[in-house]
Amino acid sequence: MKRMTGAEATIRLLERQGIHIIPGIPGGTNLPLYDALSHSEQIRHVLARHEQGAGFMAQGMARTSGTPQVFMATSGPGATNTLTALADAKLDSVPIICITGQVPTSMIGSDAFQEVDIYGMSIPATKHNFLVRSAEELLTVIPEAFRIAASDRPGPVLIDIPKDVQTAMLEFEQWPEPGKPNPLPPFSWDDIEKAAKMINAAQRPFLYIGGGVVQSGASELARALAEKTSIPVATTLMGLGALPSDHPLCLGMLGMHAAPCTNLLLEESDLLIALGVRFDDRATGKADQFCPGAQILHVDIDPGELDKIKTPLLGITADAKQVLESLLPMVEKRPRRQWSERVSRLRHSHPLDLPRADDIMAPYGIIQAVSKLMEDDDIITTDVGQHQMRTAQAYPFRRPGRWLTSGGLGTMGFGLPAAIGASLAEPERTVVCFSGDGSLMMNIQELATAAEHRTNVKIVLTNNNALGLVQQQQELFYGNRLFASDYKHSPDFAAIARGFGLPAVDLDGHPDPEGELKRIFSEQGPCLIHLPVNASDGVYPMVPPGAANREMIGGAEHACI
Ligand SMILES: Cc1ncc(C[n+]2csc(CCOP(=O)(O)OP(=O)(O)O)c2C)c(N)n1
Repeated sequence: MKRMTGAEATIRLLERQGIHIIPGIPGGTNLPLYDALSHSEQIRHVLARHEQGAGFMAQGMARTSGTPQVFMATSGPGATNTLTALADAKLDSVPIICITGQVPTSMIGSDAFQEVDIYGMSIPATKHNFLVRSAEELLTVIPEAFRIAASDRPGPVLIDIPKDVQTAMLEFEQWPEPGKPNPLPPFSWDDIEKAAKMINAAQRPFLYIGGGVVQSGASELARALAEKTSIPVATTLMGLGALPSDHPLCLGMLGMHAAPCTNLLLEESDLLIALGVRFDDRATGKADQFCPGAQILHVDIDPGELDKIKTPLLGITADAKQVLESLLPMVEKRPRRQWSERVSRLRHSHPLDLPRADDIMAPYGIIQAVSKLMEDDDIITTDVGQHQMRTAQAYPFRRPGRWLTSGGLGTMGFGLPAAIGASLAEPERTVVCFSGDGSLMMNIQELATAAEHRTNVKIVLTNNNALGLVQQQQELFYGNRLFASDYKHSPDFAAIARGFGLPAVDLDGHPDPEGELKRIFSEQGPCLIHLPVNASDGVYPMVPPGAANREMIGGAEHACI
């Protein structure tokens, strides 16, 4: 017979799930859990400076490892602070488990100190959530949370544990089995045959691949399919890295900030093979004008995604890797000469223009300079804004699962804590976080965590003293009326970083910026690299929100070619 408190059982169950690191912040209602955690020999706790930071650290670990990761918060404000990280994980399908303390069961509903209904609040922000009513329930709820977070389309789960449940004694005979993902859903051979026929018959097919391909480990197979059938590939923001960006069939990102040739060629396609994507508006532009002449073959693990935005001729609910494994032998090896020639002609005539890409002091140049100091397996995170879109456009991604960005929710403040999480998960790798001055300020307190744990995170801050992407929209779509999008006061970021205990360099006016960058990347540990950039430098092309992709501004002047 085993006898322990609910808190002790929770920590043992997390150990049995293979958890090694938990970021979080303690408070009154989760102190029993923290006390139990202090006795764990397996789990290291990382004390974040904000619960949102802890959530993004867990995301950094989960996005790099592909396995569910845990973070903790106390009730009330601690719990509400987790919501943005949970909502972010839901939109990007990231398996994280948030464990919150709750006021004792007998006080729930009494407006007790630091009581909020986080169960209710988190329903729309999570894949599933639990309010645990007894210590016994923990034995089923914890493995169940791991199963749900990792199964099918992964996502966040919240477990709210009242304080009396944590302190209650629990007796049981046997540990439950750790929660594992469900078996993958079956799919029909008929559908695979139909899909192969569609691909074999297509003259101008296009592969449109997203985060689902990266998550299912199908990147190699997607590449093999593209190579065998000579089909060009466009990726979503989340799918970057599925194919090396210098692969001859890789046309980079599609949609709002894509290369003009990518959006224009998609318009000409007669078959869109959509793998692990959700037809997000940033990718499709105006949905009813997206790929107007194309039949659609859509494969996704989430049946809710099929026919949500575009009606496919054939929709298959399945894991992308399994489908590709079955499909690959059935598609014909074809050179598709005419289509390939058309693709290379447009690539030539409508390439992506990256102004001053070889100038280290310019926004695109710094990204390319940094990329030369990174290995293929090193990790890149971003915040949200122009710097994020520039990184998506200019960074030469070579491997899947190394690119961590807030795609669906577009959360400023994601980059730094996600980078810390990635570095905690893979301390041997260099992690670079491309950030903007607006975004960095949103979780800047985590610089203290980066310094404390000496994570090998290099923060590349392109500082335009403005909310650059907002300003760009005001310039383009609001008659250049810039309002509430520039800062009247510029903090000294290098001094702030030093104050938090990080070394910092300012490339502005540096006699040898290349040499300095090289030195920073050759040394272990965190560092802030500050580069002032011009607020009026936009990110182009840009499809106006709500417009069709062919209406991109910048680079599409020859759309009739
Ligand atoms: C939490 C949050 N608040 C507001 C926004 C809206 N928003 C999108 S981009 C952006 C500006 C980002 O500025 P900065 O981080 O300095 O990056 P830059 O565009 O200048 O490179 C804002 C305010 C957001 N995405 N996230």
